[in-house]
Amino acid sequence: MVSCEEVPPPEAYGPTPTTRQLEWQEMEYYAFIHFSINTFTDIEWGYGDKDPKLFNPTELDTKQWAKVIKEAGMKGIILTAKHHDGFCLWPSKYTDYSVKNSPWRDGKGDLLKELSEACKEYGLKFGVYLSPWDRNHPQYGKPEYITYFRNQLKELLTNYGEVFEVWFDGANGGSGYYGGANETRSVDRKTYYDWENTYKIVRELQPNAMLFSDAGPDTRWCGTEEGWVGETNWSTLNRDEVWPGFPDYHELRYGHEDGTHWVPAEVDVSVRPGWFYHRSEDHKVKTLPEMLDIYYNSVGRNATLLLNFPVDKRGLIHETDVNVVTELAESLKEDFKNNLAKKAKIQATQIRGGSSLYNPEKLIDGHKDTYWTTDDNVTKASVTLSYDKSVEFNRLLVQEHIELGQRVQEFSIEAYVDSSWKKLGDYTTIGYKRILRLPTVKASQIRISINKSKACPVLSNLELYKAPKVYTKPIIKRDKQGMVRIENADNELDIFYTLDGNEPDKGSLKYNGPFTIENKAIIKAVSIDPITSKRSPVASRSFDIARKKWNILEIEDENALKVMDGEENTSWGQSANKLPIDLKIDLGENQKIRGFKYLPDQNRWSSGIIIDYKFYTSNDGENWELQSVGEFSNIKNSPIWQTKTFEAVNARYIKLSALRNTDGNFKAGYAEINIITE
Ligand code: FUL
Repeated sequence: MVSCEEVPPPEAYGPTPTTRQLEWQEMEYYAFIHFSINTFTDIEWGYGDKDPKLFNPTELDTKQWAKVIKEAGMKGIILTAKHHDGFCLWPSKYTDYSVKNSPWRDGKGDLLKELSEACKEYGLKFGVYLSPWDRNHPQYGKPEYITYFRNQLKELLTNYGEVFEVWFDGANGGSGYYGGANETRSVDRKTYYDWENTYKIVRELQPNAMLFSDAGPDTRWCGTEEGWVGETNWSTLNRDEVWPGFPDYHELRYGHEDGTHWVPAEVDVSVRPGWFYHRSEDHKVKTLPEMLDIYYNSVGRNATLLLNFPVDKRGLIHETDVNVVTELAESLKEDFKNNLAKKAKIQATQIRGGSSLYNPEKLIDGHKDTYWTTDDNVTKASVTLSYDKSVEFNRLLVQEHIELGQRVQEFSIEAYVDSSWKKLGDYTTIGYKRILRLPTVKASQIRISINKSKACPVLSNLELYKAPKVYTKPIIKRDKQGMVRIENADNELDIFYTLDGNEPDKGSLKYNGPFTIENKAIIKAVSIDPITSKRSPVASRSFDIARKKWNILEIEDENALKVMDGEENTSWGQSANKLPIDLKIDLGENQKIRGFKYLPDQNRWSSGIIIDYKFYTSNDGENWELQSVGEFSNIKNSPIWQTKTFEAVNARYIKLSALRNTDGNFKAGYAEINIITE
């Protein structure tokens, strides 16, 4: 071994992060809060014309937000100080369109103050979202508005202590109230804000704050709002080619491999479909398996995760949202409980200058500033973890020492199982952190091979875990043909099911793939670990006769079959120049019908939610008998399955007539239609 001084570290390769970026990257997971007049008007994008008096949370408690967020393992909170509607959550000196003209705290409230103080109390960082687009402001689109925008920015950056991130949204320009002008205004997104000088204000007032926009300059949008970034994710970007509102935003999912600047991705996603609270989404809060996917597809792919809570009308984070983030936190704690890499003997094919300063033990020494690296001319190398006794694992976490740039382009993982090497997968980028979810493997050696790197690889950390399985209820679905599919959150668990209403267990039917049931059935299913016998809660679904013979009458559009495909997330709609709009279905044979079920469109921008209806049956498809008339009460707030029953009747045809929808227009939309037979 040569002494350390004689072997200098590798030189940085390409762009590298600033201290500000490094500190932010290590936060990994933090919260977004969307809250404004929109919360009270039940919309996503306010037009800017609503009375500030509508802003009236009755139980607002920023400490509840901070507590939930802190306990969920998140490190900060970014609040929509002003969304596109221009309403300010702080009493800005420069507008009356703010909390000071609302009934909340008698017009004396300052939400930014309350939240920044709660953050301090709970040891969280505090950040602000200030929408560049302002649909309320009379001068939006003119140079005067820029002065206004900057004045507001200054207020936010001087009055509330340290700010860790300033969020500038790319959505910009369009229709609005604009002080009563009620018109459409567009701006040149590249030049209007003179971003360079706007950014200077932030640098001056909050030198540690990260600047977020589609184009950075410090962190970039990840190009989706669904909770994922590309598997290949470069923290480098040709920053000068990108601007807020940039049309080729798909590129932001991957970054630019040879990008000129360090602009890492941030994954912003809401715990519900919308960014703002809608009671109608209370049943659509993401599930634990979905949240785990989001975590692994963001933090696990070299990005940070900005998870949004749509604070509700009370001014609280809703109980359902609290539950799922708590479950996620517990689940992640279990996943990363016992780092098996620490117990391994670790070897590398090459060590820089043969120096102990860069040996592979640095990967498991728990110090983020030490690293394993190779000679400059080596761009292919591997490290191997060896065990006297085989270990079981299914997660591998690896980190590059990004202070010296992001280098690795291709790598692979192999495991030594039953006396031979088995490849577990080929991968691309690593960056700050890459976490792989692998099948559970029992091996005595694990090899990580860097197969292509821009310069010698510099890895700071390697961890190996055996995460527990995910024991959520299986999902049971049946399609039009009667084909039943049962899905598991963890495909290493077995699924058992019953068709007779009994509780399923290991002795029940084992699910080996889709099967057909055309008759009425109650299916109950459970996931069970084949080794430990640990089980999930039981899922139960009842189905009526399969819709195999069903046909939609008088409609050519093939998509209409989505109303009977058994998939609640697909939908179809029709529109006309007046209501009622009918949907007529031939059941293919006579049935004794005693009711029907309707599920409205479940999409985020759903339309045609029927509220007043008539339901008819017929024996010839021409002469119709009314069986039920009424309303789907509260369907706007709660667009879940609607069930209506009536005296049983023999019929071959059914007709659902939409008399009125929740938007007051002439559309009728459907996710699913079904009947209830005797
Ligand atoms: C988008 C906005 O238009 C949404 O309303 C939301 O604020 C989201 C985070 O960014 O671009």
